[in-house]
Amino acid sequence: MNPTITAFESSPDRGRGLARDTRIRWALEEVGQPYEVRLVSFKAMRQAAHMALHPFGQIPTYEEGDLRLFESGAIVLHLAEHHVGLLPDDAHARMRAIAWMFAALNTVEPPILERQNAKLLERDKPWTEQRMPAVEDRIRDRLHQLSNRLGDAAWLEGAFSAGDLMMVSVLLRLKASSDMLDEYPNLAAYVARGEARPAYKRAFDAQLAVFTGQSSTG
Ligand code: GTB
Repeated sequence: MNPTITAFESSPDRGRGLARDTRIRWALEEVGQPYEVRLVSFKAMRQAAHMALHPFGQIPTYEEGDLRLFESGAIVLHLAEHHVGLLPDDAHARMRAIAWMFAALNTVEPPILERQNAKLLERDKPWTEQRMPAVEDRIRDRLHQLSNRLGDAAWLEGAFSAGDLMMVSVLLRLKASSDMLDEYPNLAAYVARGEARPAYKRAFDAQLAVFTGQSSTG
């Protein structure tokens, strides 16, 4: 039986691939694992059946046999651990790829989300405009450091890994709402390389199909 993930029945991003089911779809596509999608409404996300799966009433979730998972990082790690293609075999290289997953989620994504929240939730507050340069500088600090580390390499640690999948996913969120990424051409090219992967394209198309009403499964 194929695993089942949850996704927004009606994504606020209107199919732009910014909700976190996209990264799960991408990982599933990279490893060639077919999957089912259960679409959930905002109301259903707060009801007992979904809250039993996700303690914070969010998407994505992942069900596979007796296993129930939430948190996109945990789900991608699970997929990467149990399939070939997203983590290297060498133990140290494997841990470094996992470290990049954590870096994406714990170090790079937070300042990007801070800006997103300021723009979406606090835009009418008198202090938002004054605060924005500092918020954006915190993002630039991370982009600058990441850009230096990536250098001319195609991926963060040798071959494409779950670390790149997560980092590109996080940077795509920034790309959707700002030109900041273009200040770092190697990062812009890195994200473009991720988007050009056939598995990413299939994942993107599958989530877009939910919005356009064409299909709901991957
Ligand atoms: N840390 C968790 C993870 O990585 O899985 C975060 C999960 C999360 O934030 N889920 C969001 C959610 O369910 C959807 S992805 N939100 C509903 C709620 O909390 O009630 C975040 C998201 C939402 C919308 C857009 N957008 O419209 O562009 C982009 C990203």
